[in-house]
Amino acid sequence: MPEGTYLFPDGFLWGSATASHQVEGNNKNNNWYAWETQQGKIYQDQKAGLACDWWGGKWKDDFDRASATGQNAHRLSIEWSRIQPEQSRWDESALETYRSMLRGLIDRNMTPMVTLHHFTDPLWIMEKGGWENEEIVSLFETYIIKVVEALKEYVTLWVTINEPNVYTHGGYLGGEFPPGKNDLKAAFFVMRNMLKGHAAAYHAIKKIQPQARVGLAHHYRGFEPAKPNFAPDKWMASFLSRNFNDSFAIGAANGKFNFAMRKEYIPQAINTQDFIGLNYYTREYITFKPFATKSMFYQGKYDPKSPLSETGFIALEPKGFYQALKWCKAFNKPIIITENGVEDSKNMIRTRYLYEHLHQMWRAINYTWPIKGYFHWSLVDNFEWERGWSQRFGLWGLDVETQTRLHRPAVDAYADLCKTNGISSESVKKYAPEIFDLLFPE
Ligand code: IFM
Repeated sequence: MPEGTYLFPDGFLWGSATASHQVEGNNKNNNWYAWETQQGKIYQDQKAGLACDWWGGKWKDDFDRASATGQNAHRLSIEWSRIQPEQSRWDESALETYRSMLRGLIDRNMTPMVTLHHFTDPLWIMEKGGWENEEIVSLFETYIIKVVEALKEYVTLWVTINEPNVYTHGGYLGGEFPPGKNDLKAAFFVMRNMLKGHAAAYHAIKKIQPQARVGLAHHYRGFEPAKPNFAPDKWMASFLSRNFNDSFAIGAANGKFNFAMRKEYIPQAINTQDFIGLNYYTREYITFKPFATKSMFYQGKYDPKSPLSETGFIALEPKGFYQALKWCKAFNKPIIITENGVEDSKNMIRTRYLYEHLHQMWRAINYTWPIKGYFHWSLVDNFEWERGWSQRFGLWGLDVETQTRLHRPAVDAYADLCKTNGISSESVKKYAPEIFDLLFPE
């Protein structure tokens, strides 16, 4: 049996990622809280509730666990509705709580990465039309300035907005996110205002902190033609990829925003990413369906040969991760994996998913692609939006009732990866023997 270690570069960031509404608990002043109180919006009408009780202080034990298992970084997000509960009121004590959390990371020798917008908006913002209303751009900028001034002592790595494409598709096309609309025109304006908001945030942060590294967390989903040589499938897959994957990222590169068959030139967005943040989970295969008006003329399916996650939400497609990294590389910027993971309460697939994806990342690094860090989604099970608590992405499990953390097998595999700064044959043999030959062939 071959023995060896696929090593990662020195100084590589190994962490996990979380988001305010999903872990803090008791967020009662944002659009998701309001959404959760409506019947039929969330799986079994579940609620974020206390979530992982970070606002009550449980972040300390979770950070202890992360640090003890070799993680040297953590990505968390700031809840706008806590910092600015009303347009005319700032909550300094909320900022102080975030300062404690960030100090907590620094004290544990962990690099903080801070996301400034992760799906949730204050209720007062939604009353003004949310991201449909261009006024949000300057309101967002004001919030950014307030937060960055308060946290700059601890943070230089910033994500302005998490997954603007998912936010827009969920809220304005699919309807599963608040405000539950299905309106192509509104979707265009939401994305376009998010791009303007991102650009304003980028420039504001760089003004306050010139050494900051600022980017976005892009959700990249692989779209492959179901029949690789059939032109309509190829065209549809590439159309979906251009709209879902490319539009925002290209807008933030050259200012040319092109989404939902509309275009706008946004010059202030040119070159507003110091790194490309990538959230990758899976890829799907697309069939063109000329008569499927309701599903936008296509059907997407997972490869029947790819193992599925517990609820079938994610297919194991590590080569799609490699493709996603290739997509990132084209922007000629450092790359940080801001999210990657799988829902799996029964530990059927997570360890394998982890190794296979990190092996693809290692391959890419060996082609000298500038990948600087990896944040696993997630540190601990947390509230999964419209899917409620039905999906468990944590390295650690969570008993929501008792707040007890559950040590999952992937914790040890990830700890070994972080501490070795590599994928060793020993660890694969120990934690995922079923894929040993795949990763270490003779
Ligand atoms: O939980 C989410 C996260 O908030 C954004 N990216 C995908 C994750 C898994 O669904």
